Parts: sequence; C-alpha cells; structure tokens
Amino acid sequence: MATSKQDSGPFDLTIRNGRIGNADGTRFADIGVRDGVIVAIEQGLPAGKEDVDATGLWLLPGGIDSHTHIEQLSGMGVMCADDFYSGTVAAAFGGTTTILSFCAQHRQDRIPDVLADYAQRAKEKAVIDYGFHLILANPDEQALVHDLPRIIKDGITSLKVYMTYDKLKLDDYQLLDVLAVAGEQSAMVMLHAENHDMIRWIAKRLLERGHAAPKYHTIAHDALAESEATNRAIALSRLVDVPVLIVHVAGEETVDIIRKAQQLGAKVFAESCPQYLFLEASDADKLGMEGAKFCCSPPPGDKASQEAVWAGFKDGTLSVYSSDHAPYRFDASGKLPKGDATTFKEMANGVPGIELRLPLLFSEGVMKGRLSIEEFVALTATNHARMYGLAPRKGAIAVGADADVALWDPACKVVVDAAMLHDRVGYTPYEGRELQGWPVRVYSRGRCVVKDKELQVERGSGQFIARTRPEPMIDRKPSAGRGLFSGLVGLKNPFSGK
Ligand code: DUC
Ligand code: ZN
Ligand code: ZN
Repeated sequence: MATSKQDSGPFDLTIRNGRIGNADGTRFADIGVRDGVIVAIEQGLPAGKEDVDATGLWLLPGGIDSHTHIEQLSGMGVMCADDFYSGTVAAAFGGTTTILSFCAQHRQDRIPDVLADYAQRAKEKAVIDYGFHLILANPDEQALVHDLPRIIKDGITSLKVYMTYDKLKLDDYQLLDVLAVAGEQSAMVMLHAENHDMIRWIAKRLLERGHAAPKYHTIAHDALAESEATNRAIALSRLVDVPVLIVHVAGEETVDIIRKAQQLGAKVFAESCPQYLFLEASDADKLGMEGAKFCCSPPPGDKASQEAVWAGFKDGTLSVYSSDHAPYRFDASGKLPKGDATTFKEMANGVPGIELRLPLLFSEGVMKGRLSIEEFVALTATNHARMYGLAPRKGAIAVGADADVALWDPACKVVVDAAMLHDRVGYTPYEGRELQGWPVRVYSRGRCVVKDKELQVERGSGQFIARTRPEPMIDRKPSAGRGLFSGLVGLKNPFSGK
C-alpha cells in the first residue's frame, strides 16, 4: 500500500482502532491523514497531531447525498426552508459529507445566471463539500448547443428533467434531445418519471368532487403514473442508447420494470429514498392537514412497495439511496399556502430527510440484518461517487481519497425528535422512531465537522466539487441493435445537421 507516513512528518490526523467499512470489504486499521487526504491505512500508525481513538466504532466513508433541494425555488414558486448553511449542517450531523443539490432553471432563466446564483449562495454558506445538478426546464437550442456542453465541462456533469409538472415538464421529443446531448457530452440524465396527464386527469376529478385533503395527493399520483413514465423513459433512453437514472423510485411495478430492463441490457440506473422504505400511503391519511407532512412525489406506496424497494436495493436494481430532502415548513411558507383550505394540488411537494437518511438505513438495514455494512456504504456513498463523477476522490476510505470519514457508534440509541435535528423544517415524518447506530463524529477533508453534538466548522468552509464523467458514461459501447442511433448521438452536433 502506498503511504507517505515517514517522509512528511506527523499526520494531521490519525484515527485508530476503528473498523473500516468500504463497499468492497471491512478491516481493522488506522487511518492517517495529511492535508485533507488519506495517506495511510494500516495498523499501528503513529499518532497524529489530532489523534482519535475509535475503539468500538465503524469508520465509514462520509455519506454522499446526491439528491437534495436546498435554497431552491420550486416550480410552484415556493422557497425551501433550508439554505446552504442549515442544509449542509443538517447533512453533516447525519453523517453526510458531500451533497449534490439542484440549480433550478425556470423556463425564462438563462442557465449561466442560474448556476452563478446558486454557486455564490453555496460558497458563502456550505459547511461540507457540494456539487450541483442542473434542473433543465427549457431545452432550447441555446441550452442544448451552448449551455449544457459548457456547464458539463465546468464539472456539473448531471442534470434532472421532469416528465410532469406544468412548469417543468418536457415532452418525449425534448427528452430525446436532452438525452442525445447528454450522451455526446457524457452527462448523467436524472428523470422524474410520472405520467403528467394521468395525474392531472385524476386530480381534476377529485377536486371537482371536493376531495382536497392531503391523502388525495396519493390517489392522484397513482402508481401506474410512475410505472408508465418509467417504462417510457427507458424506451427513450434505449432508442438513443444513452444511460438514464430514474430518481425517487417508489412503486413495486416500477422496480420490476427497471429490473427487467437492466436484465435486457438497458443502461438504466435508479435511486430510492427513505420515504419509500419507511413511510406508507396511509401516513398521508391523518386528521386535518397533518397528512401534508408526508406528501411527496411520487408518494410512498404500501408494504409491498416498501418490500420491493428493499429488494431493489439488495439486488442492485436500485443503486443509490438519497434523501430527496425537500424541506417545506408546515405553514404558509411551505406546505400550507392557504392554511387549512390548501388543496393537495397547492401543497409544496416533498419531505425532509437529509439528516436522518443514513441513521434510518443504518438502524433498519444494517442493525436489523437486512443489509451488510458493505451494501450500506455502496448505497450511501460509493455508488453515488461512481454514478456522478466524484470517484475516486469521494465515496471510499482509500489512500489518495479525501478524508471524508464518519465514525459510527453502533451502540448509540436515539429516539427521533424534530427538535434535535438541524434543518429548518420544524417537523420530521420520522418523529418518535427508535434508531440504533449514530454518526458520533464526522470528518470532511480531514476537518472535524461534528464532534460531541457540536458543529466544529465555519459557514462557507465547504468546497464546490467539479465532477468528472459519471462512470456509466465512460467507454460507452452501443447496445445491440441500436447502432444507427448511437452513431447519430456520436455526431459532433446533432442539432446543426453537420
Ligand atoms: N421531485 C423531487 O425530486 N423532489 C421533491 C418533489 C418532486 O416532485
Ligand atoms: Zn422529482
Ligand atoms: Zn427531489
């Protein structure tokens, strides 16, 4: 193993006597850190200037949360409750050391302006490292030919597009345009897959009959809306032979569709989130407006869909576990613009989860024997790094990687209470849950970020991470039968006809 422990003086940080967990195995060894980078991993390392005894603790790669909405104006014009300070502080307390957050284009916006605005705000406030995905609402020629290639070169190597929402929705033709450019420029396309007209058609009829309570959100977003759109998205991706990543997968049928497509060789990847493992449709059926705290899109399903998501994580159909942290307060600034008269169509869409994402999965997955520690690390860090161009710098405890390390105490028991969390939402859909296992200390690039339940770093000390090509975009080979279209997207500029 390459180390430089002798030649450059003492380590800045040595973490000793812990058990390291990576996606490819575990070992008892010490970690030596210099200048924010792991430079040695072996037993019996010399003391560092900061010397930490991690006896009885797991040393896991800091989590990567590749789906967060922070300081973002939603399509409906609602501002998130968290800014880049509170959002990243909450992430750090939950064991996450890198987030990827969305820069949301609204149709009239110039893409460079959108990115510059988010970049400035994050730079001033973030306490952990961060990168951005673009939400692309207007794939016009300026965006496709000029802006996307430029931002991808600048390290924003992924973008999200929507198949629903009036103000964001792209049609199939536009999705093909976006996929073609992403294929050519090596960016990952994340898709919100729900059938817009199915939802619109059901919602209209529900509202006409006076069914406006939060629980009708779940009925309007029938599971078929997700599975149909997912199937279509996969077909579009196969047509142009460009990988796609379906975000926030909720339903059993959707998991099956993705699994079958993967078995046929389709380059489809998928994400799911805590709300689809730990919440159910019935949670939205609470007295008064309480159910609004559990409403997100797609909505959580039933026990069978929870089991399907677990199975999808277990067999690799779903490879990334993100929070989809969409923080909206339970008041007029967020969930309830019209108070108790707010209809399910007017509620802000989404649930918080940036801080509890990892503790929930550690407790219910690792501690209850549903997931190995290796699977936990893959789903929460390593696969995100590979999928979004953060590897090998992030996502593993390895010599040469950033010293992003969370020290997990498997014996620590916590009863979830919104008051202990660091976001600005004011509630959590996981209130009262008893969890076992907690990230008691967190390092980002060798800096201690969280210790003894206190934040240790300044606002603005996080760094923007310019990302490289997502792994699925490297060495792409045309799939069988789609050579013509692979050739087409390989053209220098598919829009100019050159
Ligand atoms: N999609 C998301 O990704 N997050 C919140 C709401 C939504 O529709
Ligand atoms: Zn979405
Ligand atoms: Zn989201």
